[in-house]
Amino acid sequence: MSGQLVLHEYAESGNCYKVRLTAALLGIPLERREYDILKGETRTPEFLREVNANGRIPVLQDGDRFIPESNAACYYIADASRLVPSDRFDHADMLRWMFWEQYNHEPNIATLRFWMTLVGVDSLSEAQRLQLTPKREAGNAALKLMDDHLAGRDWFVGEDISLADVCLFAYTHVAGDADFRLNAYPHVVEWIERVGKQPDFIPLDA
Ligand SMILES: N[C@@H](CCC(=O)N[C@@H](CS)C(=O)NCC(=O)O)C(=O)O
Repeated sequence: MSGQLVLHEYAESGNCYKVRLTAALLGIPLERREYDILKGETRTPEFLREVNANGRIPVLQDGDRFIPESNAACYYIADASRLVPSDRFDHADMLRWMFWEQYNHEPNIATLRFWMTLVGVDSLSEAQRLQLTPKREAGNAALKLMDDHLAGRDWFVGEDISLADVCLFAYTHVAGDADFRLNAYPHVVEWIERVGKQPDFIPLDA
């Protein structure tokens, strides 16, 4: 990393929080730049041209280079740190959980949280309404898979916390915002407490 890192973000977003949490756990300072996604501030011609042509945050900036995609940004910060296993299999397994988070977890749990807490159920389109039940079922399936995996183990990969835990923690610990009943997943609840006890942990609203 070449210098001061800048996080282009919307603070309420779990995707942005996971980048802040990664940096905090490793004692790496981040400068924060806030955009109101509800007002389309990541869709302006300037943002699309200069920060992310995909029109989304988080984006991590290092000098004059920009890294969109939350899990890629976490990886950039944490590469070669204690949050990235050196064992080749564990390293790939960590990436497996990070890809799984983006495909099976975030599109269901994070999207429902966004719709229910920030957009408001009454303001959803018909197409979004039709997605409420399938996303809830898929979100619960993701939580069940996590709960089964965590039975008898403390962390997703190996014997210690890794980026897999950080990236999955971001939206799991606030799944209750979208009316997911976390108490139905006791191993997940214990794991959430474990992550929260990490030295230098920061909460989402810090
Ligand atoms: N896969 C991306 C998802 C990014 C994303 O969906 N960001 C949302 C907020 S969490 C956003 O920028 N929404 C504003 C928009 O789409 O205009 C990541 O992990 O960074």
